[in-house]
This record gives sequence, C-alpha cells and structure tokens, in this order.
Amino acid sequence: MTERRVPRRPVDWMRVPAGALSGLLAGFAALAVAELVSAAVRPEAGPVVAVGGAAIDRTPAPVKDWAIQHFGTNDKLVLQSGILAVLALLAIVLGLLALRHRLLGTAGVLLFGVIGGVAATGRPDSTGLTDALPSVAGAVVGAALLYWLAGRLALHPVRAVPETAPETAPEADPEAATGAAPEAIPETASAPAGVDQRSEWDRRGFIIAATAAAAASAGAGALGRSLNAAGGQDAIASRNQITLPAPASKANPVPKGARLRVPGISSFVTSNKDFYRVDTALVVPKVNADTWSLRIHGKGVSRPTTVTFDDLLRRELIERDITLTCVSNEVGGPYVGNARWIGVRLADLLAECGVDPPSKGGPADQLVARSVDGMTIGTPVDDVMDGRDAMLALGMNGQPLPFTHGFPVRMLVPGLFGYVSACKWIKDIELTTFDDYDPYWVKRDWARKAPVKTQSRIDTPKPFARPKAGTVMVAGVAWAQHRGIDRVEVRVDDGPWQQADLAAEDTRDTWRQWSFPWKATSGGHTLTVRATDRTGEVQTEKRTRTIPDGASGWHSVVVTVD
Ligand SMILES: Nc1nc2c(c(=O)[nH]1)N[C@H]1C(S)=C(S)[C@@H](COP(=O)(O)O)O[C@H]1N2
Ligand SMILES: [Mo]
Repeated sequence: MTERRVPRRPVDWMRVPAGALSGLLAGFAALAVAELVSAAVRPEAGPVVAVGGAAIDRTPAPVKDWAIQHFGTNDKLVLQSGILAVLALLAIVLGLLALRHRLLGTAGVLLFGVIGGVAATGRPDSTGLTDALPSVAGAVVGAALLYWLAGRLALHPVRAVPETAPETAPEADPEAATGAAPEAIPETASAPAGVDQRSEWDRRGFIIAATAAAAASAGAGALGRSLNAAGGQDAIASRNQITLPAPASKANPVPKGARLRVPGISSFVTSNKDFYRVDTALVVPKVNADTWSLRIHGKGVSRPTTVTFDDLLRRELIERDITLTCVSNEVGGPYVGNARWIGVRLADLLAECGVDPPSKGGPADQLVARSVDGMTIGTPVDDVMDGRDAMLALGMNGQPLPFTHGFPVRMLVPGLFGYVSACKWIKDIELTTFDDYDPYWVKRDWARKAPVKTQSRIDTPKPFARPKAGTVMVAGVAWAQHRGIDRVEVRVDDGPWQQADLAAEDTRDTWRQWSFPWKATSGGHTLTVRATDRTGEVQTEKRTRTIPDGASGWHSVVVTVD
C-alpha cells in the first residue's frame, strides 16, 4: 500500500447536483427578473417571448405548417415549453461549469442575456433599446446569483480539528459528530502539518442562499406575471366603451334553409370563442382603440391619410357574412370559420386617398398591411377594389373584435386566404408593387397570391365512428368564397358520385352546409366528398400540400357500420 486514499465523503459528490441546481436557480432568477422588468417595459420584450418570436420567424415554412397542424392554437405553448426546456438544460451545464470555472459559468449566463436582448430589440415590433432591458437585467441578476452560489460550492481545505473536540466538531461537520464518517479519524490523525486532506464547501451557506434565491425568484416571477397579465387595462377599457353603431348596410338575415339540423355539423355562424386563431403573436397585442390610428400611403396615393377609430365609426358601416380560411388548413382541417363582420369598405377609403387599381391604370398592384406586431400581409389591389366586400372590420358577431382576432381593426377580403388578406391589429397600409416588396409569408416560401381553393369537409360522421346500419346522415360544409358553391357530391367506397342536398346559400362569400342521407350497410366504408364552385370547376382530387398556396384534394372519412 503505497497510495494513501484521500477520504471520500458523501458530501463531496453532492457538489455536482448542487452545481446543477445553482445553474437552474440562476436561470430561474434570470427569467423571473426578466418577467418583472418586462412588465415595466413591454410584455413582448421578455426573453422567452422575444426568442420565441425570433424562432417563429426563422422556422422553415414546412416546420411551421407542421406545428400549426399538429399543435393548433397550442403551437405557441409547445414552442415556449420547448424554449424553457432548452434553457433549463443550458442552465444546468452552466451551473456545472461554474463548479470548476466560476467566472466562465457566470459569463455564460451574461451571454444569454445578450442573446435575449438582441432578440428583443431585433423584433419587428421593437420599440427600441429598452426592449433589451428585461433580458439584460435578468441575466445580471442570474449571473450574480450563480457567482455567489458557485462561491458557496468552492472547496476549502479544512484545518485538522480533532474530531473528538466537543466544542468545535458539531460546527465543522455535523455529520462527523453523528459518526457518519468514522473511517476518517485515523487518516486525519496522520495528516501532515495539521492540515486535513479533505476539502469542505459551505453547505449551510449554499442551502440558505439557494432557498432565499428560489423564494425571491418565485416572488418576482409571480409579480411580473400578474403585472403582465393585468397589462393593457387601457386597451381593455377602450374596448369596453365601444358601442358599435347600427350598420348603414345591414347583412341580409341568414336564410332559414342555410342551417341544417344535423347533429355534428359545424354551426353556420362560428362563435367568437370557437373561431380558429392563427398568428405569430406570442403575446396577444392589446391596442388602445382611443390612440389607435391607421396610415394609408405609398405609390399612387395622392392623398395620404391617417384615420382614427372614431373616423371609422363615423363612416358608413357595412355588415357582411364572410367565411375566413387559413392556407395552413389541411384537407378536412379545422382552420375555417364563418362570422358576421361589421366594418368600413376598404375600396372607398382607398379611392378617397386617390388610389386607382392597376386595372384602371394605378401604379400599385399590391397593398401591404402592417400590424402593430410587425406582421406584413400583401393583397392584390385589384381584388380589394373590384367591388367585393373587402373591409376594415371593427366588429365580429355583434361584438368589437376580440383581442385575439385583431382588435381594434383588421382587414378582410372575401375569397382570399387569411395570410394574403386578413391582417389583424392593422396599423399601416402601404400601396406598392409585387415586384418591389415581399411580405412576411412570401419571404417564407408561400405564394404571393392565394385565392381560396374550393373545398368541402365531412363534419359527421367522425372518422372511425361506428354508426348503426340504416339511414346515416352524412353532413358537412363546403366553401369557395366569392365564387360560391353550386354542388356537393358524396361517394361511398368506389361507388358513383351522388348528389348531396345543399342548404340554402347565405352569400357566395360564405360556406354552405350540405347533407346526404346514406343507406348504410354493415361493414367498413369510406365516405368521400367533393364540391363544385359556381365557375363550374369541380374540386380537384389532386392532393397538394398546404405550401405554397393551400391544400387540395378530397376529404374522406372511414367508418365502420355496425
Ligand atoms: N397581425 C397578424 N395578422 C394575421 C396573422 C398574423 O400572424 N399576424 N395571420 C394571418 C393568417 S395566416 C390568418 S389565416 C388569419 C387568421 O385570423 P384569425 O386568427 O382571426 O382566425 O389572420 C391573418 N392575420
Ligand atoms: Mo393563415
């Protein structure tokens, strides 16, 4: 035995989880402080929101589309949880790093502050350098905490103390006093120059500091959360004050025959709370209608104008039923909804600003709408001004727009997918050309122009349903906004196409319900639907992906008849 074994004590390996924990605590403190500071700056400037927003903007179109389809409106929750999980892992790494290299670990935390700050100030809706404050303040606090905790974890050589000395042993090492390390005694006794071979770290100091930090972070984070949640009170108040005037041009009542009484069919009017939501906003913008304005300017705008919400309320209001569809909607998917909107005619407003559509010699063929959150949406000027009910909408199903659907004002153009027509939280309209400017989604591989594709969907029976043999009502909706639906057919297995019963049409800008009483025989069956629009075009069987201009193909449902 030539080697002397340095006594290993359980307390030493505890440094590793303690190091990981200090990283996690530093990360938690950083995010909590950032949340609190973001309540003072803007909720959108928080690091997770900023990095999440930057990630959304950089996500390749197919991945984004996949996320919308698989997580739906939860895509944002999934993204933020993912970011938090990655941050937790990195925090653990930094905590372990700080065990050996205290300054390096600390610097790592600061680096994340810089990344968050750059992401926040680089957002298209950033209001300036102050947007970096939440990330930077959070990182400074997190770094300081990690530095402090790593200090508690540093090993100090322990002076040899006779462990039998009753007055010091309990303080030097409570475990020794309880006899947890009896084998240490002879070796300690042989240590040279009275110095112990072992090292110690400040467990007590660590536990106290860690507990205090966790509690303070939880407090700061909770406070920041509630302040952020309570934010936008002025916007909420401005929305509560609004009484929408009676529209000068009312929508016709929905014809009685437009609503079929078939259990399981989509309601003809989609309620605001059930209306699908697709956007890139991790924090729903809360815009104050009293201070909101919309600027109209650009190529061929001889009278650039800025309008306020009151200006819009004083104009002639139109009320229209319009079905809105998302380009990311898969065949059979849920991203389509029909509402009764109130707004002002966009074409009139443009004409007053001196805008001529290209078909009348105007120089601008693209209208680019910008939102308060930096979204840009490009629409053909000819479509907006060809007489259809393109509008700046203020009301949805009798209410001011919900915040999630664009309060105070959004655009709508019947017949076009949302991403080329339906800018929410709009604040700016610029007349330009398709050659000169690519808006947000076009930069991300989606088509410049995207009229809605003729589509039909089976709402009932649901896939893999087990209806009883006999008459089974097959029913659903079909849409080809601004062209109108003229026919819907259903096919059972490989049989012939059979005419479905079409509900009455509301307008050609809305979807149309249909039903088909099917004499179901027992066994497995595939039901397929297809629609024909008023141009006579039959919905194509050809399956395409949603990118670049919307999915096509027939919707099928497989059922087993008992
Ligand atoms: N500001 C903003 N407006 C937006 C979007 C967005 O991400 N940001 N998404 C568009 C898309 S892709 C669609 S389909 C519709 C969806 O409107 P909804 O959420 O009210 O259903 O809004 C459009 N307007
Ligand atoms: Mo969309």
